Amino acid sequence: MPRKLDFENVPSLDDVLKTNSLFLELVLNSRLLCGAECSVHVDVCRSYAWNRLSLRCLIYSLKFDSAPVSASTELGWQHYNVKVCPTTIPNGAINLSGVFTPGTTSNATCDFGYGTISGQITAACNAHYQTEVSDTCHPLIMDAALGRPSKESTTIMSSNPASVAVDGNRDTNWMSGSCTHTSFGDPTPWWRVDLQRVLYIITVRLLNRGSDSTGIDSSGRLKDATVNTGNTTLSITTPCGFFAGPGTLGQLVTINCPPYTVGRFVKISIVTEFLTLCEVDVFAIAP
Ligand SMILES: [Ca+2]
Repeated sequence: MPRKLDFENVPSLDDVLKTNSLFLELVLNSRLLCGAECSVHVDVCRSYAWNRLSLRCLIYSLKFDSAPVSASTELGWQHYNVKVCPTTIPNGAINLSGVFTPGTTSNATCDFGYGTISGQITAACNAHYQTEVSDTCHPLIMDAALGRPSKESTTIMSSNPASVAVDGNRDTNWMSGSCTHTSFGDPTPWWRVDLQRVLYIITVRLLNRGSDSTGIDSSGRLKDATVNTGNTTLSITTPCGFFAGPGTLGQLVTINCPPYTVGRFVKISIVTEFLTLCEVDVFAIAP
């Protein structure tokens, strides 16, 4: 059975839109029958017009623009849009191709630069034509790690300390001095950053070492990397994610933490060889 649609009267419409979106034309004895025909074509119909003099019923695939248009004064026409819930949410959009009518639910996506703590948003159209959302699109702090205090288990060269992984320089050439590198004989290399406040950690990105002017490809060293978070240096044990690798030259590895991951510190650990990181980005949401 087709879903029953509700309609709202609109005073006029754009004749260009009428021409471009006409889906079906019929002759029907009443305006209600014309609306019922729109409901039959629920996946297409977004508006209809019915003429009380000629009894013409026109079904359109776009909704009417209610801006006054002088050409719409033709005698006898009545114009109706399918009544829907708002299809935008604050700082986000609903992923729905069909019509957003009461009882309909849809996933939604936050705009670039925004994110959710729960990891997803469901939007529902209620009986009052209001859009209800299960979560909020919060502003993402996209530079949560930039310039923050950092530390690593060992450092191979004092010219490339832990801090160059959060220096904002995304050069992946080791010789540029923008990549960290743990030292020889380190059995459990790690690197960590102190965000200096407890945040919801949404995403951690690792920028891997790229083509070096030394001619050496060391990109495969980034493998079996564990990303954890925690509130103190002694308890960085909350799992965010894992990158099996091996990494490729200059690869930007994106690790999305589970919903509700909280922490002040972010730590990256591997179990073999050297840990080399050219930049670490932390996307976070303030509590
Ligand atoms: Ca860097």
